[in-house]
Amino acid sequence: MQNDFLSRRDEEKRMKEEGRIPPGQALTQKFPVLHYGPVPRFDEANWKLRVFGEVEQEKSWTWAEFQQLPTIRITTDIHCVTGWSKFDTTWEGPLFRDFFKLFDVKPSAQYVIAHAEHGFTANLPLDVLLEDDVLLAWKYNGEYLDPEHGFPVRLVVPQRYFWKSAKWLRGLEFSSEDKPGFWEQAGYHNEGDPWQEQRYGRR
Ligand SMILES: Nc1nc2c(c(=O)[nH]1)N[C@H]1C(S)=C(S)[C@@H](COP(=O)(O)O)O[C@H]1N2
Ligand SMILES: [Mo]
Repeated sequence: MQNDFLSRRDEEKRMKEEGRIPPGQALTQKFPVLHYGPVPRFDEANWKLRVFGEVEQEKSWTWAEFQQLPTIRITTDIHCVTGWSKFDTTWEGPLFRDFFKLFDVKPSAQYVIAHAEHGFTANLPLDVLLEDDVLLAWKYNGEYLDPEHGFPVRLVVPQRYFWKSAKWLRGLEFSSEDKPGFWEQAGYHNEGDPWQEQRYGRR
């Protein structure tokens, strides 16, 4: 009879062989909580999600309005730069690609800066957000997000290290120039592709 430790090691090895775990990452079954600063309190009366910058017209959604948007559910793997990966996480919310149809961006918009509570930011090329697996998620495993995991809304960008998946999202700024975000300014890689192991340093 195999003990749990050994079967987990076998599982990890199998997954690596399948090419599902990026270089330098180890699997976790837990759901670690990782962020800088305190967990913000959700103040529904004053909450808005704003779209601004290189858009034809600024727009914002209240929580009630935002919850009317059509949603999808995706199951995907996530990878944190500190070395943990988690397989088969299930998220639900509007697909960014659909949300993007609700306003017009100027042709100059090439980057998006996600703005979260307490001034946290993360920058991404618009192209990356337009992939078919990027969500403005409000549910995890069928339940509303826990406050520490980003309630009411967080970005989920599975194809980048998870620091780009800003929790407590409050705004999306469209920009003609790239603007390194919170961790990017602190020395994390600007692109953060786990498959290329872009952890630290700009390029
Ligand atoms: N607003 C905000 N979002 C954030 C962070 C943060 O510090 N502030 N940390 C990021 C990092 S480094 C990771 S790994 C994930 C962790 O998400 P989780 O706590 O739901 O696992 O959130 C990301 N989103
Ligand atoms: Mo992270």
